[in-house]
Amino acid sequence: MKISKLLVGMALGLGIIASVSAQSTMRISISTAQNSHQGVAIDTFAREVEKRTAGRYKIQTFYNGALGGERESIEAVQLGTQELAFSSTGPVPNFVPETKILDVPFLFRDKAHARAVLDGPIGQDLLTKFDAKGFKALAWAENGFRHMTNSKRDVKLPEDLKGLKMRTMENPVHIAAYKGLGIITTPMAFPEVFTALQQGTVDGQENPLSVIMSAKFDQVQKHLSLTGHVYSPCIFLMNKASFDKLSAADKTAFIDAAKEATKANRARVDQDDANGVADLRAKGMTVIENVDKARFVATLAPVNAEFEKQFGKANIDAIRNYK
Ligand code: EAX
Repeated sequence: MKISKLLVGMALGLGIIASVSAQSTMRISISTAQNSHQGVAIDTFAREVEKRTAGRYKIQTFYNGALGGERESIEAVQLGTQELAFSSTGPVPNFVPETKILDVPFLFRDKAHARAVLDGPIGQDLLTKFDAKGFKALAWAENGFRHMTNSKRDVKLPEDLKGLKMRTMENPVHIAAYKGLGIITTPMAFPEVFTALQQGTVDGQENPLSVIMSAKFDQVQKHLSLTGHVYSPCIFLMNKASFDKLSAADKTAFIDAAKEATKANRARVDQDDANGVADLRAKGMTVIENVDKARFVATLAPVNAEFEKQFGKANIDAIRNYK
């Protein structure tokens, strides 16, 4: 009789231990490969969350758009069918219009300037705009400065872009700007881009070196021009309700894990920017490095005048002149 009571007691004890140490699993996705600046971001985030919550939370990571493109993933996070996403801010203005101002071409001097703005009061205030739309924006991260690639010709001047059919992100500011450069724009989710380039559905696309390299676009694109026409942030997004359920300590753990992951992500972008041109040249791409950016800025003047009306010249200048 005593043995059976002992066994029941042990079973109950194990059950309680199991429930107390029960681990919650959450999912996060990216649209690029694991071996990329974005893969580094979510892998670091997953490790840091598990460590900082003593294993209470496990983050399952998905790559290559396995859970859908960036816009789909952001929608899933907003609905709560997916807890987390790491995305470029390409589709974000469709959810949080206040972020559109970040997409204005030639707004940022360099990565140090962009990182300072995002990590400073302007960027941190923008993060608060996500709450009302069902998101907790954990931290800004980085995609990088975007450059033009195509299969037709070298692009040294804005005129060289005229008539090129280019894939763009689903981003209204980019589309307006690229049309201002004479580009025939085709908005498309990232997971479809490689095939579209391979089949010639579009002539080209634009992305940071980190994305061009990790997506192996050198296999389907011949010409790269270092236009650096737009700085593209990334962002850690979490379903607001899922975030609100966390304890205060775990809320801090998730936010600190995202900040730690951004350090690793930005370091990988720096590494890719340092090695990318040589790497892509070695793979057969022709690279135009000394692009006449002043000519691009001059050509975009009419579109920029519209952006100043839309976003407020003072707001654009506050970012442009931020030290
Ligand atoms: O986030 O859609 C894009 O071009 C993005 O830069 C890409 O998905 C990496």
